[in-house]
Amino acid sequence: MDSIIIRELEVYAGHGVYKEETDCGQKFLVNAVLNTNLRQAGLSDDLSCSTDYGKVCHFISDYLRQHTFLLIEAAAEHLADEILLAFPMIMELTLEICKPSAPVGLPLAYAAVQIRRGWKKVYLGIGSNMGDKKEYLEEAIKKICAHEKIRKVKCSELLTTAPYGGVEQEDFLNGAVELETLLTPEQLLGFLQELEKEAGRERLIHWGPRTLDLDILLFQDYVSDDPSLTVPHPDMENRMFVLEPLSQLCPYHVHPITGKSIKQMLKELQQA
Ligand code: A4P
Ligand code: MG
Repeated sequence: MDSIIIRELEVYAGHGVYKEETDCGQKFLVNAVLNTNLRQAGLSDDLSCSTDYGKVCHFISDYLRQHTFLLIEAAAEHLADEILLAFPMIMELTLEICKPSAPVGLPLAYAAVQIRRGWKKVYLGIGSNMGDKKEYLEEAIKKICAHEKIRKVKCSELLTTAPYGGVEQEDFLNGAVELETLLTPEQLLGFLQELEKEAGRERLIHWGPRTLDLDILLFQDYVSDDPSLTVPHPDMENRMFVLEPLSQLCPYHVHPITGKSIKQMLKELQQA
């Protein structure tokens, strides 16, 4: 991807573990690589098609002067999210905060942290088979849209599906949701579990009836086999109620382990 580069932006601010650092302040140098598509701005010669690096520089300077952190790790973490929220065309950034006068008692050019953060594309499976199923799903989608670190939410059609997994229960209403988020996979799972709780979800029977079930199906190309968060969802290729709505949103999205597209997985399941 193309990038806009900011090198050695000087900011006088008060971050540090020692009292003198927060009281007196010191010079910081900021480097940033902002990943964004520059083609349109290049072709049109129009600044509104790009991200104004002058505005980004002032944003960084203002933010670092108006906030105080003990650690440059924390300054970088918070600043990265704020830049990504304020400048929506930036998909990902590498941010480096350097401290040339770090009080280490030895001569050094600087001590620095460097982090890479960005918007991640995520697909969720959503389902309900108790009470007003449509209302539970629509309410959850509304709350997902309202989260400040989630954007570009798209929902598939909601489909009535027969229960899968051998537990005798009511039909489900299922759908899939596409979104972009700055949350980590664990933070997103925590947020989805809060929404399930708010919908009165009780975990009584495994695979049993539920007011609201929100599963992370795919999280960009992230892979995890941790039982508390397994991504991609381990059983997705066997579930018509997952693949059908998902194929409406991203038929050519490729599973990061098997290399199969959603469309191919759906076709194979239909033929099984
Ligand atoms: N967990 C691990 N990975 C994930 C992930 N990728 N997304 C953990 C979400 N959660 C994940 O889930 C149990 C634990 O899974 C969580 O604590 C989380 O840390 P749960 O929602 O408490 O329990 P569950 O839903 O009963 O189990 P499970 O295995 O998540 O069931 P599924 O996969 O959600 O399937 N038939 C139709 N037609 N439509 C359905 O929607 N759903 C199920 C439940 C069964 N049959 C269905 C449907
Ligand atoms: Mg679940």
